[in-house]
Amino acid sequence: MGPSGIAHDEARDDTNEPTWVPTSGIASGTIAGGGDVDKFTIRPQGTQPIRITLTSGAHRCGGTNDTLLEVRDAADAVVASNDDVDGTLCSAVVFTPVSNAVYTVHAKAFISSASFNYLLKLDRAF
Ligand SMILES: [Ca+2]
Ligand SMILES: [Ca+2]
Repeated sequence: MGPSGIAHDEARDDTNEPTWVPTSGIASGTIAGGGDVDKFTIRPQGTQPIRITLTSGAHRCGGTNDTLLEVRDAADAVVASNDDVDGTLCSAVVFTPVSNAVYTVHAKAFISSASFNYLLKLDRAF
């Protein structure tokens, strides 16, 4: 429950307290429909490009398991975004961070009413 008083199905839905994830790793969660957006905060070390992928279902997405991915900077400006990648409905971006900057990764559904489980994966992209 955030200060806004809006109930969240999981901690990372709270925009005031996004979930911290390591620069490399996998996180999972649920897009619960109703415009649910799950936010993950990352603070990359160095300026190596980072690849972020968002998958669902059998990791190729499909049907209403249609992911959308955004990376936003500290000013909430979108620095990278993707809907569909590699002929799937899944999403992936590669972006080059500014050293020690904080970014928020937004995981959401292309169809706002859709509900599905997902995997969010972060890797170095070199
Ligand atoms: Ca959620
Ligand atoms: Ca998509």
